[in-house]
Amino acid sequence: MTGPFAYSRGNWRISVGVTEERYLTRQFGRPDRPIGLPTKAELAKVIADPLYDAAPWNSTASTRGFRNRLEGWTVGEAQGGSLHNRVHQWIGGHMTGATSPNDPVFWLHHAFIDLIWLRWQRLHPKSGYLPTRPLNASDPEHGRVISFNEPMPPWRTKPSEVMNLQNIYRYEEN
Ligand SMILES: [Cu+2]
Repeated sequence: MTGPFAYSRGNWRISVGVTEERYLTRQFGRPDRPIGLPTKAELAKVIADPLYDAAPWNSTASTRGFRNRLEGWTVGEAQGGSLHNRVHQWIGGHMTGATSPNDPVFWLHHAFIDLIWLRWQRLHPKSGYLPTRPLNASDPEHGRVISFNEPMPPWRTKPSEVMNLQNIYRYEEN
């Protein structure tokens, strides 16, 4: 209702959404079921995990590894979800669903998630992306979990081709 993205200012009309609303919605802190943003200490703990991911490679089933601690659905539920999910929940409104890229803060959030990935890579140079090999055809995650050298649908890019973010863009850290 206020601020630079307020509908009344006419600068931020939502044209792709799942409802008829044409205005950006947010609900900071989720007042009906209050949650907090991730803390520095929680972030440090997640980055310290040297394991990238673990079988069964499923964000709703695997309970170990950096990927799940950062973005999965099995850890940190008591606090409102994994670090990545909790930021979406804390902002609320559009940020909680598939239309979250409508909110400018989505792009700040995900640029920071990429920075966390870079920091994790630097901290654990001997660790790497997992799984390294394609899953067996009989694996329930076959076709859904992409291994190191498989293209990521609907694109042709493979995880192995984007390991070094510094080839694409760089962060200025001080
Ligand atoms: Cu996200």
